[in-house]
Amino acid sequence: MYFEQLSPAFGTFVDSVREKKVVVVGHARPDGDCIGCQVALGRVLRAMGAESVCLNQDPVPRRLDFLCPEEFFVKPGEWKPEGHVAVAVDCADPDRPGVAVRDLLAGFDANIDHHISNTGYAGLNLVDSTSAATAEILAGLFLDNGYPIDPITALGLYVGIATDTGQFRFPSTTPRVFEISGRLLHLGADPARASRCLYERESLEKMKLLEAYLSSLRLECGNRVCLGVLPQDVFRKTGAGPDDTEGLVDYARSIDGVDIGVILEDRGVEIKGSFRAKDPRYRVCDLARHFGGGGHDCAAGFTVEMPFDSFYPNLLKVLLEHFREVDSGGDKQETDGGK
Ligand SMILES: [Mn+2]
Repeated sequence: MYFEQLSPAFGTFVDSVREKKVVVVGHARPDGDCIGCQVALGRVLRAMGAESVCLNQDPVPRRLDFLCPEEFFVKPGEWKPEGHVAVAVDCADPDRPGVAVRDLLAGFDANIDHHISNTGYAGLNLVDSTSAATAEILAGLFLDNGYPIDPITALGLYVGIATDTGQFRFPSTTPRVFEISGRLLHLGADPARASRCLYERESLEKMKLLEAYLSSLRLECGNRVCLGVLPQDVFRKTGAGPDDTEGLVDYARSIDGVDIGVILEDRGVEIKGSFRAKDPRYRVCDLARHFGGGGHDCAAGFTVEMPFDSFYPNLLKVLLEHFREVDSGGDKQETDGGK
């Protein structure tokens, strides 16, 4: 058994919804773990006799559309919640699905998640923060209960695990991650196809955006911070979309000697920023919180209403203070390594 504590309760829950309608809810701006889990749970529930749909406030990103070969996803405006059992996946709290979904549902019957900050908001809370991905939990629950995992379900779970572990690179990558992933490969998940679909279908516009970001990179704070700025007109000039900024900041972090990578989007009235640290001791969530945002130790973000010219010197000051505190071993709590 992978999840001795959770699997029997999951089995009882699935038995109780076999003849029912179930809605599988994911979070706003869904990622690979979220969509992979929704597809996988939706398919397994159908195989077990339930009538399932997946509900998201935002559309499935193009990068992940290969996981959804059939019409499975419904939009808040086109769907009636009456008579549905609601299950949330990869959502730390009931607001994560977004306002449009939250307003539609009275609450959640079950919640399957790996965030340490999960608030236990559902009737049944299947939460394990030692898991690298919600897909790792879900795969374990299916395997423990002997449920049928077809190749698409296996691929969805594999993609959830692969993306949330940064392709098996993050500290959350445990022996269990590889064991469960190995089982998924036996069941038909194809890692080469997954990586082709995920990472080798970029648009030229995204590459132009990357070019703009890379050409803006500069080193700050004694070369420990690498920072790049996307100016206001960059989307018009490159033809890229707002989702195309994903992953850009990793290039700033990847430079030798850099501890924290930063991306700043100058939106005129506001600035959207993201921090990425190489080591959890840099606790970039504290930095983001300083500007009204939040996140994890190695990945965090914020949006602040301020003109760029007054924000930038302020950011550098905060970064320098933060380094002083971290270097002196000034320890605050906070250890949410998950994503
Ligand atoms: Mn996740």
